[in-house]
Amino acid sequence: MLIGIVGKPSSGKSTFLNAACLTSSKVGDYPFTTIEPVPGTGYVRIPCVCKELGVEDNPQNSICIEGTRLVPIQLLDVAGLVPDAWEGRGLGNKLLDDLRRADVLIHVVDFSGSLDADGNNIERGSYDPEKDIVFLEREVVKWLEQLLHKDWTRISRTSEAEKIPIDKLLAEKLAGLQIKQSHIKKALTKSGLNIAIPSKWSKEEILQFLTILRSIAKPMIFAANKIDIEGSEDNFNRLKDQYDKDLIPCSALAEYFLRKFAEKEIISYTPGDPDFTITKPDKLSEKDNATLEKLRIDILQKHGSTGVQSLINRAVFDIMDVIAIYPVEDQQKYTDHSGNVLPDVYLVPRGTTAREFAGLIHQDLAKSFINAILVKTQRRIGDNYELEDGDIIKINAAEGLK
Ligand SMILES: Nc1nc2c(ncn2[C@@H]2O[C@H](COP(=O)(O)OP(=O)(O)OP(=O)(O)O)[C@@H](O)[C@H]2O)c(=O)[nH]1
Ligand SMILES: [Mg+2]
Repeated sequence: MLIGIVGKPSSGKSTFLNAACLTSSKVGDYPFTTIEPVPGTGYVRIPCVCKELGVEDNPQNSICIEGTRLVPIQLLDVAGLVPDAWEGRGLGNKLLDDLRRADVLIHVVDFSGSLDADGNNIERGSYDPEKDIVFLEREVVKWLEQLLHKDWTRISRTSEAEKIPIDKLLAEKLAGLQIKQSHIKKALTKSGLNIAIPSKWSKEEILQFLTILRSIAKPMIFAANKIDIEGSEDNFNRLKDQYDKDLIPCSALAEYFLRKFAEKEIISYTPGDPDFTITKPDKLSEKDNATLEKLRIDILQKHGSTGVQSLINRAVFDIMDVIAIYPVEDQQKYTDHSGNVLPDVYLVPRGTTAREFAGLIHQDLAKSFINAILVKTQRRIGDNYELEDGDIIKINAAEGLK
């Protein structure tokens, strides 16, 4: 699973990545600081089952801080998008191509209104951030339209002449973009188009279908970034009802500060926490101390967090509808074969069955699957059981085939 970080130049994408992943993607006060996409590993945050079970764990594929599990997730910081990028403006559609692998997008928007549509500095408050939300969606849709355009006549005619469902042909065409046939089917139903005659669809109808497809296959949530700058909150308050839970106040810069101080163990802070404690006050300069205290009051106390962790969690759990599963080998001690307690957490789509889950651990395990135990209740389950969030599972497989 991959989260793409998108937005116009200088909106704060690299700062967001660096805060979330402690990477060192170059940050600059000028457009197109980032050119090549920069990957990073961030974390989703969940309450760990170790608390519920009252055990001390030894995580292997994730981190547990006092009962909070941090599970790795891949992020990708791409170059800034400007209006008409799909036609080659700015860095053009190469960066749209960088988004092919993304399952969900976090759109980092400068909510202080201090940048024009191309990311150039202008007077604070003189640009409406909602314009970015509108133009960036259009860019992604136009990119899809362009990708489809050159093959559309052939695809639509083949579908009609050879009676091959249009969703099947479209899925083949869009396979490299993480767009699945189920996404296409859903979008076609929603758009109400007559699937028997795709060659008769107008340009507007195709665009409308692609707009729906984009919202399903590349869902997007919005970081109301730079919320620490004066004026940002007014913009946020104006737009929050309209975008509801998909718009989250954010200060990527504040999160970056907190992570850096936490890394040096000067403060104690778990990403997403509503507060921090200073553990080594003697290591803090007066200036840094003042910055941290300001941040505590203006951001953490006012908004509950810096927003970075909330955005990642919302993208993964609410938008992608993923659940967390803990596999173990010993159902009494909750350990793996080396004795690590609650070693791993897997993030899997809701609806994943016990056998499918076995296959994610190891292909052979799906083949040799006999049954599984839900460790919390010691209940035996069959291959078709749909796992639930927080399940701890022990898989029983045929000997010799494991
Ligand atoms: N005040 C404030 N400044 C921020 C925040 N996030 C980023 N910035 C600043 O905004 C400027 C641009 O940040 P970048 O992270 O380089 O922006 P970008 O979106 O990656 O830009 P490009 O790579 O050019 O597309 C830098 O000066 C950052 O310090 C924030 O939350 N608050
Ligand atoms: Mg950048």
